[in-house]
Amino acid sequence: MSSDLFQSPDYYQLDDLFSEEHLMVREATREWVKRDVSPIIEDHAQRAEFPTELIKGLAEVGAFGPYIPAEYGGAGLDQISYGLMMQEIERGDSGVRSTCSVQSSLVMYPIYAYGDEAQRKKYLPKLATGEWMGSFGLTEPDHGSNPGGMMTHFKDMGDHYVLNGSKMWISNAPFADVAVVWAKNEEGRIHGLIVERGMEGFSTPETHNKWSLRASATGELVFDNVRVPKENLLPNKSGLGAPLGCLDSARYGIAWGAIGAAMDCYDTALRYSKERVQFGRPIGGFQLQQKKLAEMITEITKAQTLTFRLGQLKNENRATSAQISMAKRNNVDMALKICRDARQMLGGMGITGDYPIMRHMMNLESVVTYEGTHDIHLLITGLDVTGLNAFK
Ligand code: TGC
Ligand code: FAD
Repeated sequence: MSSDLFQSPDYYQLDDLFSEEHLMVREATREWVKRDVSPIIEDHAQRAEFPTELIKGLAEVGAFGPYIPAEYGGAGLDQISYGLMMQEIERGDSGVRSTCSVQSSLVMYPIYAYGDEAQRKKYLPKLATGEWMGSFGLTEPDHGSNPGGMMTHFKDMGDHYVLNGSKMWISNAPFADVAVVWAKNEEGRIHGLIVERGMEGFSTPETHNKWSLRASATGELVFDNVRVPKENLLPNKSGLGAPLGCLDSARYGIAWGAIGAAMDCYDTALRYSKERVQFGRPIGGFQLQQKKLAEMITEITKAQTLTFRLGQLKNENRATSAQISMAKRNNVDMALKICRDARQMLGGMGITGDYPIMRHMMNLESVVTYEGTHDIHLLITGLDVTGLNAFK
């Protein structure tokens, strides 16, 4: 892999709006990505292997629980710092950012927000250091966009619960030590349970043959009469709103992350367009290539502005779920389109692993589907502005 020459675009001088802490967090994460992620990621993606050697570094930059309070091992940062971290990590690879999103927003967050003090103390510090890795089980084979229909269920046996069912498409599942699993009780109410690797009847088969997120491990969670201690139920929130509340936080991080992937493709295409000569001049001098670059930087700048404002609202606890949906949907779509144009600008070289574009593009085909598909987020916006539900 050639060396990482990434230069971040900032067309509207948005750096002026960030605090010193934001810029420090961004620089530290960016440097770590250049040093530790860029040199190895293409090879891992080609081999379809999650880079476990990155776990320690991710923990050290604070990417596991950036906004979880320091007393539980988190970095205690604000939502904009969290977003900038996700941007920089996804600039490296969406699969690595996925691992952070799951660990922080889908495992640490529910334990912090819905768990009791004993659960927080037991799990959060080890998840923050990466000693334990987590997964989040919501999606089932027959219930993806409609998680409220889930079939996974648990029964109260007096001194413990018995859990049955299965989840699929679960990031980190094949290697995670703990899983936050959403299941219905005998009354049909959804609760979160912490399931630990090694519990009898719990298995995590890996999903192979993905063309997307190849550097992220995906698998199933299978529960065959798993005996779950009662103290592993998250006591402080139940109902579908509990897992959806976690998704708000992860979707917010993805909105920032997608900007990172888009910036990497733009930066790569811009550099290439100045170096690649055809018909006696750099291709960047041709109007058709300039149109692509001009539209890319325009879209990146719009996404940066939208997302910064969302970060401010999130810091003030004023961001709505629908606002987060809009940013996730817009930014991932924007990034995918930029990847496709950037890929074309590199001609044949664009399909090789010598450049990051094709990997980003393939990764984003998952990102546009997980955490709510492109169309589901459109319907969330539609519902928000009309008050009329078009889901069912
Ligand atoms: P609905 O009746 O609208 O709502 C049920 C309850 O949930 C509340 N709620 C939310 N709460 C917090 N945050 C949100 N975003 C919320 N959206 C809804 C709602 O107020 C209600 O509360 P209550 O107290 O009245 O009961 O539910 P619905 O069944 O009609 O579904 C709505 C819909 C379709 C929007 C929702 O189900 C949805 O978002 N579907 C998409 C599913 C999804 O995003 N799955 C993601 C799985 S995890 C994943 O993909 C991880 S990828 C990880 C990685 O690698 O990064
Ligand atoms: P479906 O829900 O079957 O949707 C199929 C199509 O129908 C989509 O285009 C959708 O937009 C459309 N559609 C559905 N309902 C409607 C409607 N009402 N109106 C109009 N169109 C509709 N899940 C987890 O729980 N944890 C994870 O860690 C996780 N990681 C993932 C990692 C990867 C790589 C992938 C690909 C997925 C992951 N997921 C995870 C699952 C992901 O959240 C689901 O794939 C996603 O929510 C969509 O569900 P589905 O695949 O079942 O598609």
